[in-house]
Amino acid sequence: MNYLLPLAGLAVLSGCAGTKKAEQKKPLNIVYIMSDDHAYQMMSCYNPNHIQTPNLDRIAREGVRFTNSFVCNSISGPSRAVLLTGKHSHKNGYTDNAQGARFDGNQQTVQQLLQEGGYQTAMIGKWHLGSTPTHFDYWTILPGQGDYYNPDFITPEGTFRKEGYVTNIITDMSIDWLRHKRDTAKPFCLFVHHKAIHRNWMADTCDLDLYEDKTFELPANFWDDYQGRLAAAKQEMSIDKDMTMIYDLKMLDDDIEDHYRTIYIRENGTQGTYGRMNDAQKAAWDRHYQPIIDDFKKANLSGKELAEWKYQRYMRDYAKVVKSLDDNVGRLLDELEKEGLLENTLVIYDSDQGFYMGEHGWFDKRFMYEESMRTPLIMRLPEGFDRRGDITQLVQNIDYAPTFLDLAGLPIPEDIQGVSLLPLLKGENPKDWRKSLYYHFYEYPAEHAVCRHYGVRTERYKLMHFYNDIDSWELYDLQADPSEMHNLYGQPGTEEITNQLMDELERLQVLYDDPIRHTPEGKRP
Ligand code: SGN
Ligand code: CA
Repeated sequence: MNYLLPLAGLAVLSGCAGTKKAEQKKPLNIVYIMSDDHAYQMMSCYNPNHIQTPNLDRIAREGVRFTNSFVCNSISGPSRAVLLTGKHSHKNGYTDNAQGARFDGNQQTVQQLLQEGGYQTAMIGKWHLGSTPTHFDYWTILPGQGDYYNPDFITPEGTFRKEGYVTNIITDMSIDWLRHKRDTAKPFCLFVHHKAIHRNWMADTCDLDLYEDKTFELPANFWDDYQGRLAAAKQEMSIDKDMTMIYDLKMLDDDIEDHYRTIYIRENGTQGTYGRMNDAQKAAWDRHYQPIIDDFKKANLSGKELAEWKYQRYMRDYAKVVKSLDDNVGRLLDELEKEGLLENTLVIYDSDQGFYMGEHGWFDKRFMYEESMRTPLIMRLPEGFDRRGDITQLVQNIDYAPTFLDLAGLPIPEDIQGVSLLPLLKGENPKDWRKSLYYHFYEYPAEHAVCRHYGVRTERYKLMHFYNDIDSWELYDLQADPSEMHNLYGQPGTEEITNQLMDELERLQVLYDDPIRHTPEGKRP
């Protein structure tokens, strides 16, 4: 193995002026920060109306913001498998988070190719792929979903519990690896995978009091009736109907019912997300939530008032968890800057998928609808990449692996299904850039009851097919109906666009070699 051979970034910088020759030899590093369930609606660089995220905004300001970034299967494990392979779920074999699912770490992965090309690879935080990480020089992962408070970590040396709040700890570990554990003679690719902002949205004790005076604007379609959308009507992710009083909303009280009570408190041998806190953490928590519980009991809310109260509580808790994430991203950026690493490091921030912040009345993700198919994607670019502002091309999480390899100056294997984003980061405008994206969601029957579906999204339209125990098509004109409230499938006048999208769907299913395919007979208008 010769890590000096590919000399990462040389291809990119080779056209620079002679005075910069010494710097040009510096290989480029990658710091990839992935959060969990971060809705772009809750990042001020995408939506300034809800909350401020100054450190995340700094990444976008000093680099680029992708305005059309999507996942191909909106759920954690599958999204992580796509990241590591650059392949759609049916190709990397990890289609859903089902109990016992294990990612096959013996297949080709980006960390393996980077490692073989002389990079050091490190994975810190949420892994959620069942199997043990492969091809990382260093790894410390949360078991499964991990915990917000006093989380356990699995390492090659065994499992240990670390006192504190998970986002701080993952950042501390990342900084510690950068400072003390890596070989400074080699370029590196560090994956920092946060648990935040996953359900049940537990804030750090120091952030509990934030946003309590803020009233979040209810999305216009909060009271969606799902007319004309069979799968949307079947789902179980409604803030009104499915959000739980104790586990999700922290209203721990003997008089309040919640079938999830035991995963919040210590009972039946489980530790519970609240039950595992130490006395000081619990005291801070109770100090904050007890008056809210008392007020809630007095108010005796029901119907729409209760649902809207739940929405406000959800938004506040979620916003507090984002605050800590934003602070910690700032800490990591400061560290890179202090160590002189920013100039030769690509810093990426995204989420494993998008999330509903009350749109359609929902929390969670899974659907191919915009809020969950989209994911925030911002990048701070190393020296030599002058592109700034918005990148509007359609990009997808299959593109990360080839981008990393391209940045490292390594070849991109033919079987990788994504394409390198490097031309876009260099300010090029490739004429043949993709005009459509493929999506396939499999996790059903399962929690939240979102039916299996696949579909195609173009710049303007979306065609989806829900299958398995239903057979239901949906068509949206995203320009006229960005909230996807009016299913146009089968409407007079949509025959031509439906046929075009069916052709495109079939083309993508063949291109990506998906064995579950749309059979067109009888389905065309
Ligand atoms: C858990 C959550 C779900 C969530 C999935 C998947 N339930 O099962 O609400 O959709 O994770 O999330 S909980 O009761 O355990 O909180 S994912 O981001 O990991 O895919
Ligand atoms: Ca997730």
